[in-house]
Amino acid sequence: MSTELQSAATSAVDLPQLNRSLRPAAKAPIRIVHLGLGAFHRSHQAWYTHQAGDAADWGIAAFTGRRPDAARALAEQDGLYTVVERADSGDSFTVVSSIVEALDGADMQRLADLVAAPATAVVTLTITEAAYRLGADGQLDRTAADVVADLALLESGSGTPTTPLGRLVLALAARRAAATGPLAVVCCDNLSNNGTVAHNALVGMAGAWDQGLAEWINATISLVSTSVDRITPRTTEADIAAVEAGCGYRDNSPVVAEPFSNWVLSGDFPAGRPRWEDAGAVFVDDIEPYENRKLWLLNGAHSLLAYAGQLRGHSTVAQALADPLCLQAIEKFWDEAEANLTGTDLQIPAYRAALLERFSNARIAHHLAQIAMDGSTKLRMRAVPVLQAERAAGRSGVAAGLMIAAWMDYSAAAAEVQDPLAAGVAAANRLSGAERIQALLKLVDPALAGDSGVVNLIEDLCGTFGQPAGSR
Ligand code: CS2
Repeated sequence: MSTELQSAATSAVDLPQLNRSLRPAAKAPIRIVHLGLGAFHRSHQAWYTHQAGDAADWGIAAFTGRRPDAARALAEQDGLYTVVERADSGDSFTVVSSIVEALDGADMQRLADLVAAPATAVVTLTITEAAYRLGADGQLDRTAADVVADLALLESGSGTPTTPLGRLVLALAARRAAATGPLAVVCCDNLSNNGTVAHNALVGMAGAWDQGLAEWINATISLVSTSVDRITPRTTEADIAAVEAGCGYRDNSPVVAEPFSNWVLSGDFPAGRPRWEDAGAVFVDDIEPYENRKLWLLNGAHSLLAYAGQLRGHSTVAQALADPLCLQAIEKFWDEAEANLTGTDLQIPAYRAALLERFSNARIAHHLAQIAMDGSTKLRMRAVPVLQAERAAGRSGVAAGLMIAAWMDYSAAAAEVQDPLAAGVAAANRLSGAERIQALLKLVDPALAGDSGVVNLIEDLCGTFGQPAGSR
C-alpha cells in the first residue's frame, strides 16, 4: 500500500471514500474492452494489467453482464478498488487502477464505439461458461431462447441484445464498418479450448445474422485461448470492513482473492497487448495440457466438493475438504484425471499438493453454492472428458462418474438449481430410476446417455453422499 493511502487512515467514524483523489497516476488510455465485470475479472486480468510494466499505456473499459450494479459502484470510485490477498497468515492490500471506465453492459453504443476505436487492441471475456450457449455438439445452440431473441433483434436492426455474445457480435460489426482492423478476443472462462469455443460461438451467432460478418470475424479476429486461475469468492460486508480496518478508507467494491494466481495464454495479439508476463502470465504454443490440468484437477475437484459437500451438509470448500468422504472422492478423481493428463513438466504431484493447501485456506469462505451453479455446462469440461478417457482405456471411470452422480443427487435435493438447462433438469428429476439418470445425462452429454454401462454405473453411485431428508 502506498504511503499516500496509509496516511489516509483515520478514525472509523469518518473514513474517506476510495475515489479519484487516491488514483496513483494519470488514467491510462483505453486499449482493452472487457465483457463480464465481476470479482474474477478484477482479481485476475485487471490485476495482471495493473502489474504490467507498461500499465500506463493500457486502460480497461469494463462492461457488466446482466445488471449494472457492479459498474455503478465502481464508477463512483473512478474505477479504483482494493484487491485483498488473503493468505492463511493475513491480508495484504493493493489499490488496482487499470479499470479506467466501468460501464453498464446494456450501454451498447459505448461498447460499439470502444470496440471500433483504432486504439482498442484486446477484448477480454469473463461471461461464464454457460453464456457461450454451447450445445452438446460444441457449437452454438441456436435454439436457446435468448439466442433466438438476440438474432431476431440483430435482424431487425434495433434494440440492445441481452446476451454478451449478441452484444459482442454487434460491436464487432461496428469495428468492421469502421475498418479499424484486427484485434484479439481473449476468452477467460473455464472451458476447454476456450478460444475455439468463443470463436465458434461468435461466428455461429454472426453467421446466423450476416454471413459477411462471420467471414470477417473468421479472417480478422484472433481468438486467444487461456487458462485462468485465482480463487475469488463473492465480496461480503465483512470484506468491506476488513479494508476499512486495514487501509483507513471506505471501498464499496473490494475484491478478496487467494494469494495464488496463474494465467496461461496461447494465440496472437495482432494489435499488441500489455506485458502481462511482468505479472507472471505465461505464453505457450500448446495450451491443452495446462487447460486440462486446471479444469480437471482444480475445477473438477471444486464441482465434486460443491455437490458432495452440500449433500453432506457443508457450505464452503474448506469445510467440505475436511470431510474424509469428500477428500477421498477428490483424491480418487485426481488419480483418474492424472492417468489421462499428458504433457511434459505438468508437475502433477506438486500441483495436487498445492491444491489441497489452497482449498484448505479457511480464511477464504468459498461457498459451494456459488460453484454448484451451471452444473450441466461445467460437468462437460470437468467430469465428462475424464470419464470418457477412463472408459476408452478399459477402466470404469467410477470417480468421474461419482461427480456426475453427486450433481444428479444435488439437483434433486436443492431448493433451486441455477443452470441454463434448469427446466430440463427439473423435468428429468420427475422421472425415476434409469430413466431419470438417462434424461439428466442427456443434458450433459447425449453420447453418454446412450451408453447403458455408464447409466448403470451412475445409477449405482447415486446416493453415495446421502440426501437431505424429504428431498425427493
Ligand atoms: C469454480 C471456479 O465456481 C467455479 O466453478 O470452480 O470459479 C474456480 O474458483 C476458479 O476457476 C479458480 O481459478
